[in-house]
Amino acid sequence: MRLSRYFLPVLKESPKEAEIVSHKLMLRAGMIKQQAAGSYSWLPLGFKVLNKIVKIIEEEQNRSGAVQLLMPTLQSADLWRESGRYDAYGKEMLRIQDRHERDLLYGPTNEEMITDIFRTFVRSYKDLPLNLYHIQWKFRDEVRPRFGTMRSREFLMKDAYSFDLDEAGAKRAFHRMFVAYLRTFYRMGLVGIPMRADTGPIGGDMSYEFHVLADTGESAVFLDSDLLDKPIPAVDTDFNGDLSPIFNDWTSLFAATDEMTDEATFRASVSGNKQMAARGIEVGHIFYFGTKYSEPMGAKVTGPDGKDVIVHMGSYGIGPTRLVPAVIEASHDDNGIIWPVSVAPFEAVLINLKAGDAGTDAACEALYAELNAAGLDTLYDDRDQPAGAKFATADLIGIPYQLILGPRGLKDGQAEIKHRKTGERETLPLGSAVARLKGLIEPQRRDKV
Ligand code: P5A
Repeated sequence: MRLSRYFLPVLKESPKEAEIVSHKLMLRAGMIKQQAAGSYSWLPLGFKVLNKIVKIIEEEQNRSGAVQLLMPTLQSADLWRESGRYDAYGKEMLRIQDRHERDLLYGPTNEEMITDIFRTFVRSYKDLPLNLYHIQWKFRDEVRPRFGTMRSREFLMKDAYSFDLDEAGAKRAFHRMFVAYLRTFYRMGLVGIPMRADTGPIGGDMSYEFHVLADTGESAVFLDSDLLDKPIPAVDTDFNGDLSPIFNDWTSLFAATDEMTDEATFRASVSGNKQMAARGIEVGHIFYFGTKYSEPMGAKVTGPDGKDVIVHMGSYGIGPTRLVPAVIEASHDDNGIIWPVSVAPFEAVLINLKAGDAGTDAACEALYAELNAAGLDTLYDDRDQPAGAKFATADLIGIPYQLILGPRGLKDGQAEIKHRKTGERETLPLGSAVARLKGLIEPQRRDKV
């Protein structure tokens, strides 16, 4: 992508309305624009990061056996009256009437709708287990939308729903999703720590939230520090094996939100040198709630003995529009964002230090073609701007590697590579620059665990 033809409205000044660093940087880097309280447009750079995050989520969901579909944002109130949640959900739910004065709502979640799809089509235990997911916008009229897309009113959610014949089957589905989540966050360069959590308006008696630790996190969490460097489980492509040992291994270490524990229990449960009281950003939340929706809504199958069985369900959420700021909270410095390669909007930025100089332009064009041919996702800063402004923009928007070329280097046949994360610089022959970048970038793509 040529920067001269891109749409990147960066801001020089730090926006006053932003309280936390990720919100400031998303505004300054031209990633989002606020449209109303808790409502944001995703500008091209932000949208590119969001899509990379969504793709990782889809890959790990598909690998775990979940099947993607798409449900609408508007739902009929009648469906929610069946489960009893239409009145119970309260003011967070945006209620709408159509021209026929029929009650609708903008979905804050989809347990009812997916249960309706299930009961329409699924008849036999032979069709189980089944896990269906979608990635769709949600609306929650939060009391306090804040921190940009971290807690917004309109936000994107990946929500998956599992259906099983009994509790044991539902637990297997839960374990599969648990492992998929560990892998998903790892692939984004994050440590997503599972914590015992409160089930809130979704219900049920078992849930785990996945948290990214950050000082600005909204939740107080208590954990065993051994959780920070546990190896991420590799699994066969279809997640076929018994995953309960992995689940038991991770959950045997203490980790809970402050709603679920207190300091006294935490002391008593974790040895002093491993105790960590921290703040966390909730990036995912998984629930087992048995027959809470299937029972009132009549979601049942014929069992092996010919009798009807009410199915056991769980639901599994991830917030892609919250993950973007979560990655930034975990990875930035005074100059701007530092994207992990796997979610970076571009993997490399080519900086032409003297746009308009025929020799430099030609050499940069050749490098740009070579970068594209090597399969590196590259932004080419071809603008007629001072070098300092280009360096500042490249640092601010957080591209992992900068490839820098000007007339002086060109005379000696040399280019420079700057590593965004470490600040390290290397000078190398023009002819070997692209191969070197490829060697640096490819191992960091984390397309496998
Ligand atoms: C699980 C999937 C549910 O809604 N039903 C379907 C269950 N869970 S949840 O915890 O309420 O939300 C799941 C994830 O969505 C993200 N999220 C948000 N992101 C941005 N702004 C918000 N206001 C917001 N609310 C929830 C979180 O990542 C949460 O874990």
